[in-house]
Amino acid sequence: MKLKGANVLVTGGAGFIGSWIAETLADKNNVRILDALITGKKQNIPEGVEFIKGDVRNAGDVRAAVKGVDIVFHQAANVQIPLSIEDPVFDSDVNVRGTLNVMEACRKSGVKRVVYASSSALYGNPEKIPTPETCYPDPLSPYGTSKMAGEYYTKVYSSLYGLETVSLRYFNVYGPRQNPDSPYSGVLSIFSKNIKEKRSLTVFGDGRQRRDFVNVRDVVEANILAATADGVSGEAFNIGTGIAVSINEIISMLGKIAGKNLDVMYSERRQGDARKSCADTRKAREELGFSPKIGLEEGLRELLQS
Ligand code: UD2
Repeated sequence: MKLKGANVLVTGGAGFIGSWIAETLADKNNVRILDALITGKKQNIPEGVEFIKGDVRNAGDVRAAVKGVDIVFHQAANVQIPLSIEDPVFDSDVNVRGTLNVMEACRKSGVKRVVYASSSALYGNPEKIPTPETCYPDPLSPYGTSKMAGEYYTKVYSSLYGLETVSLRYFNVYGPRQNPDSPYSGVLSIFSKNIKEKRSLTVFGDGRQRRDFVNVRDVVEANILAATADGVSGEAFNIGTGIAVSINEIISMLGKIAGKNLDVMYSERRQGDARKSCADTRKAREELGFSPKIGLEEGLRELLQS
């Protein structure tokens, strides 16, 4: 399958990762976005892209959006783990039922392939680190559970109905346009905003928890590979770098780049927070040809300048 002249739908295309996918593909493909604009923003929608305001929780909205589409990048989701703990029903409505609505609409309208935004959160605190895809899923939050359910639905749609599906288990994605405005937003979006506004940083826990931070441009590349690779339907791939960095280490890197000591406060550890998360990247490298290109220091520098 080629990604040129294709009719593409990006659900959640006004959000962080979705808007990067839409922008990158808009050059050579016909791109449509479906977004409810709950956390997504109108200004993220790239020029020349068709926009449908609609919600994945509404089957009718999804059916209208998939008409005539060849490939779907399903990025619409609740991504906030603490919010999923506060409101697991909302999280499930968007992430499970929303995904099911997308899969049903795709099955019935002749979509060729769906690339699904899964998450490393389904591993919880895994036995093996770096974690291979074969590790037993054991989520710590409703979010990890809903992402796992969504992923398993995509797998079953591949085996039962022959709809091609590929799941990408994102590790901690960061980069420009990640929305910093909620206390539950991605840590790097919050830290870079606070540094620019000369405010202190808050660390939840001792700061020794580790994350595998992967740049959004590399995640776009992974999506394109997942949309075009042969022989991968029904499979799930870790999308990370294979390097885990602690929150304390991130703060010293940011301090170095900003050229000053940062004001840091420590607060209580978050519920449902994994201790260490790091991708085993072999399967994605071998089967998709994925290899992340943007180093963390380069990515952090860009974040502070954006
Ligand atoms: C991120 C994604 C989640 C999922 C997961 C996969 C977001 C918002 N969350 O969850 O959707 O894909 O990765 O692994 O994109 N922290 C602080 N101070 C802050 C904010 C966070 O110390 O101001 C800590 C937090 O407690 C955690 C770490 O930083 O230990 C990362 O937090 P996060 O919310 O960026 O991401 P995570 O791993 O919970």
